[in-house]
Amino acid sequence: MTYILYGNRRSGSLAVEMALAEIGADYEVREIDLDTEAQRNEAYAEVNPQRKVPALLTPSGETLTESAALLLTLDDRHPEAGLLPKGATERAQALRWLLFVATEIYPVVEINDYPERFSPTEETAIGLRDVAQSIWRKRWLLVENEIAGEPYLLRSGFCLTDLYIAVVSRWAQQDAWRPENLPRVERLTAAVAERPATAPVWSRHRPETTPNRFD
Ligand SMILES: N[C@@H](CCC(=O)N[C@@H](CS)C(=O)NCC(=O)O)C(=O)O
Repeated sequence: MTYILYGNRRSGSLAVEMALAEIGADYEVREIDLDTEAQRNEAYAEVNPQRKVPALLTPSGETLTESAALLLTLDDRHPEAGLLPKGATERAQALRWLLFVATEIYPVVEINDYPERFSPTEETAIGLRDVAQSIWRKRWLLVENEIAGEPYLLRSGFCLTDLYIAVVSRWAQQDAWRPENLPRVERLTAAVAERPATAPVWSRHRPETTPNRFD
């Protein structure tokens, strides 16, 4: 039996796909093209009523959503893959920053990418994107200061939060700002991109070479 991952290039599904690759699980990717708003289709709403990616169908037939929950579920079901550290102290930090990125940063990308959803007029939508990008930068600086390992978040080494940081940090059109301001995030991302299990997945998504969708 196989996992089925609904996702799109450079999207949050990349983190989940890399976790599946780390585990060595069998999986199939079903593309939901965000450029053509395929997430709005009725057929996909049956998979995820919120009409967002990623969604994961498990080998036992459950449909799961929410990227952070998917990563934690994969750790739970494949503990041998070591996606989270064993030590309670390190594990707490991995969860802390996973949830920080999931709840404090990931939602800001919706405001950046779809400001019209949050704004009464087109004019205010443009200003809203600028505000979202400024909040984005401030919150990433908090993550940058917490990266304690070399190159990963934790001194104990790689964990699933690194996958999440690598993927989410590529968004919101911050390619010019990131290298100087988030050097640890950049080193962590380069390391994730080169891991034996994740490198083929990363290069298929090519998050660093794709033009930003909403420019
Ligand atoms: N809380 C959700 C957010 C998912 C999300 O916003 N996904 C984006 C792609 S990275 C999406 O599907 N956007 C399309 C849309 O909002 O219409 C999660 O963590 O899985």
